Formats: sequence, C-alpha cells, structure tokens
Amino acid sequence: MNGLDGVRKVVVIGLGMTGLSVVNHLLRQPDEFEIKVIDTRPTPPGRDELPSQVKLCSGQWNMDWLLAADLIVASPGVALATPELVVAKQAGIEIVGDIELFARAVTKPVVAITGSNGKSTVTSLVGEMAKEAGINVGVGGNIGFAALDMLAQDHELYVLELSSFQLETTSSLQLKAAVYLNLSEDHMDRYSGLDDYSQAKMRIFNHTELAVFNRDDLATRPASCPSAMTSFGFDSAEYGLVNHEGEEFLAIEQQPLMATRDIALVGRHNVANSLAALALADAVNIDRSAACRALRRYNGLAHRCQLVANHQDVRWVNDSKATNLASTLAALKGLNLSGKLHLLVGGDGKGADFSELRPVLADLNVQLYCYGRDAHLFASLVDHPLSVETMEQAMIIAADTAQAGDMVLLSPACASFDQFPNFMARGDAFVTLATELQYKVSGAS
Ligand code: UMA
Ligand code: ADP
Repeated sequence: MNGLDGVRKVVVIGLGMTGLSVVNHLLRQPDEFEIKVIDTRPTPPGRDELPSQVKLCSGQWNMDWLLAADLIVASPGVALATPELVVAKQAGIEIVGDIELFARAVTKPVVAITGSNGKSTVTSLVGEMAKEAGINVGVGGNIGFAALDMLAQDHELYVLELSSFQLETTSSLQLKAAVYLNLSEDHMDRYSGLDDYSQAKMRIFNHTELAVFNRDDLATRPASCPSAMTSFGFDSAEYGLVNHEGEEFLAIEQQPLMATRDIALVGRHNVANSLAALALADAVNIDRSAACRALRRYNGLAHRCQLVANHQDVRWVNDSKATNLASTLAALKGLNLSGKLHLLVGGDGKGADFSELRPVLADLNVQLYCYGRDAHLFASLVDHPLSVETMEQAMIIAADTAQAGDMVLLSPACASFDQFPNFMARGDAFVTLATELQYKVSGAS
C-alpha cells in the first residue's frame, strides 16, 4: 500500500535528508517509478548517496522535468511559494511532502507533535514512554530522522515531530492523537504573519482522533474539530496540576499522578511538555506507570536546559537550542535558584525585538553577559550588563565571580551562525569549557 495509484513520473525537490528518504521509499515500492531529483544547491548533501538510476538536476530548476511529472514531492526547506512550484501547481500537478507519502503508506498508529517550541522534547518523551512500556516505537520527522526511513523498520507505533513546513504539504495524515504545543513568532521569512504560520500548524488536527491543545495558549485550540479534544495546562482541568498532600502533582482529570519535582527534565516549560506527552501516551494506551517512569528518568535532549556541570553548588546549564525569545523566556520562567543567575545571551538575533525580556530580567537576581553580533540589543535591557566579544570570554568571567547557589545559563535567544556553525557546536563549546571552568569556581559564598 502506498497511495500512489496512477503515478509513474515523480520529481523530488531537494536532496537533503528528506529528499533521499523519499527516493529510497519510492525505490522500495513494488511499482516502477521514474524518479528525478532537483536541488537548487550546486552540491546537495545527499548527492553521493543517490542511487545511480535516479537522475539529478542540481544548481538550478528544470521546468521540463517539473511539468512532465505526475507527482512532485517537495522537501520542507523549499517554500511552496517558490515561483517554479507555483507554475507546476497551476499546471495541475499534485505537490506533496514526505509526510504525505508516509501517511499514505503507514499501517500502524501514529501520534504527532507540532508547536513553536518543545516539539523535540515532547516527541522524544513520548518515545521514551512507549519504550518504557515495551513498545517497539519509531520516533522521527523534524526531530532529525526522516519519517519515511522509519517505515523500513516496521514499528508498532510512530511518534512524529512535524514542522509547519511539513504540515503545509500534508493532507491525509490519520493520527490517533495530535498536539499543538504553543505559538510564538518564528520563520517569519516563510510566512506572511503569525496567523499564516499558525494555520499551517493547525493542519495537524485535520484527521486526528484526538486533538490536544494548550489551555495556557489558546492560539493552539482548534477553531472547529470534529474529533475528540483534550488539553493540558497549569490549572487542574484535564491534563493539569493539583496540590496533593502539600505538593504539586501532575494530574489527569484532577487525579494526582506524580510529583512535578520528580520530573527529571528541568524548567517550568517541561512540566507543560510532560503533561502534553502524557495526553498523547494515554491516547495510544501506554501504561501510565511506564509513562511516569520515563518522566522520572528521561533528562532530555542535549542543548535544551541541560545541566552539564555542577561543582561547589554552581550549576552550568546548556540551553543552546534557545534560538528565539520564547525559548529563553521559558528557561527563565520558574527557575529554581537560591543564588545569582549568570545569563549568557547573544549571537544572531534574526531581527527580533527582545524588549519583552526587560521586565523578566528586572525580577531576577541576574548578571547579564552579552556577546556576539547582536550583543548590543541585550545590553540596553539591564542596568549593569557585561558586554564581551565571545561566549567563552563571558564564561571565564562567570567562573571567576560565581558563588555557591549560582547558575551559569547559556540561553542565548539567538541563532549561533555569527560565531558557530550551528546551535549544536555552540552548545558543545559551552559544555567543554564548563567542564573545565567548574573547578575554577571557589564556591564560597
Ligand atoms: N535547499 C535549497 N534548495 C533545494 C532544497 C533545499 O536551497 O532545492 C535548502 C533549504 O532552503 C534549507 C536546506 O537546503 O535551508 C535544507 O532543506 P531540506 O528540505 O533539504 O532539509 P532536510 O535535510 O531534508 O531536513 C528536513 C528538515 N529541515 C528543514 O525543514 C529546513 C529537518 O529539520 C528535519 O530534521 C529533516 O527534514 C527530517 O524530517 C531541521 C529544521 O531546521 C532540524 N527544521 C526547522 C525547525 O525546526 O525550525 C523547520
Ligand atoms: P523544538 O523542537 O520545537 O525546537 P525543543 O524541544 O528542541 O523544541 O526545544 C527548543 C528550545 O525551546 C529549548 O531552548 C527549550 O528549552 C525550549 N522549550 C522547550 N519546550 C518549551 C515550551 N513548552 N515552551 C517554550 N520553550 C520551550
């Protein structure tokens, strides 16, 4: 089963991770497809892995190929508004993405996650919950493992992280449950505004048996949804929080489940992420005690509010994936801190307005360190900023001044491209130096 009846000529746009997975998926089918690939990059990353029978046009478009296609499969990095794709669409050629092909081929239950922040965390949490319950689960999509590559492995359950780009080209994905975690500004280079971006995300609910939204961010609530709905949030309704014997507990329909302080992930936003993950886990009947064991054990993906060094009661936390304002605000909200926060921010601000940080910083015992290209945008937010060239310089000063009870937090609110290849390299540099510098801290308060 692949849902491709009547299709013979397929043109795949993009030869990154997605394009390659699409080609391999098509080659695994019993049908004979004539597959061609177009990538506008002169040397696309998947070039060396492309099977030799598949033709490639790189560095430019090939309109003859496009207009002769029965089906175009576009990678998420290529906007549907690209003029060449608009012409093909006007010529009546169907354009889909890899997730649509996945939808047409998958025969096992699927749950999916979208939102501006927290997608990878919730996706991996649900995956951990399923594994803990002994389920052979496939975890993929935007998280960095192409969805179609999972189909070759015959899992019992699939957990998909979906970006707005992937959702734009998906129309028939049947889901057991879907969650839209939150909405904040991002990817404004691809959308005409926040509404447009949110509409793409809302597509996750089109064919889901259960729609899960965030009660604390009602932009995530579907306007109309024929299926069942539930929600998560910090009040006591549905998936929520209750006070139980003097302690805060995760709760389902007000029934206490486990203490929030037993969640291994740090940060208030991860309490919300845990509730969202529980709602999805319930929808596919993952045993609740297994789900709680996963919450107690799983301490998250690298570069997301990760405790990487702790010496003399000074904690060093890597949140390099905080590449936008909302994710840094999340890291600051509900910090559990007795001493001072040494907060490292800066890099490539992507034109954002950071003024929302000002009142949040005013309420914290914080020393702000501003570095990188857009350091100046942060320096005006507090009275005594420390402006330096690099993250490393900031860390050295922080190590010199930190006292027991303090935290050194890299949560830069910016992309890393001015000084690092990507957020992973930035986080790795932080971890390496934090591991060394932690022993320079005197710790005496
Ligand atoms: N590109 C071209 N010309 C082409 C094709 C691509 O210039 O013809 C450029 C794109 O503009 C983009 C880059 O190449 O900058 C990569 O695009 P791609 O579609 O080939 O990307 P893949 O390697 O297939 O990776 C994609 C997702 N990338 C994007 O959506 C940009 C990966 O998410 C995802 O893990 C992978 O599929 C598997 O599903 C990454 C991402 O940054 C992590 N996602 C964005 C985000 O999370 O904010 C949406
Ligand atoms: P995504 O896959 O959507 O980018 P991640 O789980 O990788 O999300 O987290 C990206 C950044 O957002 C990290 O800095 C993380 O600490 C922060 N974050 C995670 N969950 C949330 C949330 N629910 N709300 C706001 N920020 C969050």
